[in-house]
Amino acid sequence: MKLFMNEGSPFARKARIFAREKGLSDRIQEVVTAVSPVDANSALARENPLIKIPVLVTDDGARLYDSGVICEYLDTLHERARAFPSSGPARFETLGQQALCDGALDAAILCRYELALRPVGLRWNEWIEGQRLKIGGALSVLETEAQSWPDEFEMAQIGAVCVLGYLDFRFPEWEWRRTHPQLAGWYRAASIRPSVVATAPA
Ligand SMILES: N[C@@H](CCC(=O)N[C@@H](CS)C(=O)NCC(=O)O)C(=O)O
Repeated sequence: MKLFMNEGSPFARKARIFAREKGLSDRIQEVVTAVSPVDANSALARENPLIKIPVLVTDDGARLYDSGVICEYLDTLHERARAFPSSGPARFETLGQQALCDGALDAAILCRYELALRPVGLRWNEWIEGQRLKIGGALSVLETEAQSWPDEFEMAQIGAVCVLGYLDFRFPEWEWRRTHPQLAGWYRAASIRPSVVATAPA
């Protein structure tokens, strides 16, 4: 299988951590791929009409996106504990945890584009503040949930690592640890996991 990714992408990181946690990384070739919403990568457009990463090309030649679909597909390929329960309340709890972290990442990426790509004179502070409010809301939920997280590393924990790692990578000045001590303690311990170390943003 091929995974179109780059080392700065938190959504690609989600799939990359997942593959490592489930023992699948040997079966996946990572293809470093540049993306920009203002400079479309035409090769990537042939893999994903949304021109975003991650995209997984399966051994059967199917193109899978987005990161949630990729993780759920990978979950069908291993013999370890399933990350996505097939039905019932546990399934919707997992999907909800994933959606929370995806939403925080969408907001963080919009902030990044606003600050890094938009010409200075056109930047809209209220927009950035609006996105930061969403990220703060998600972090508050994670701060509470992290207190009772088990040692297992499933979608909630993978998502949280991707969010916190991206905030450290792109917005260290936001200092999320100051206001989220439980999460900070959990993240310190999680940061030494091999899957987390191997996929650190660059
Ligand atoms: N919902 C998608 C989001 C993917 C996404 O936003 N990827 C970013 C990189 S982290 C991207 O490719 N951006 C390029 C663009 O917006 O044109 C997922 O879960 O995979």
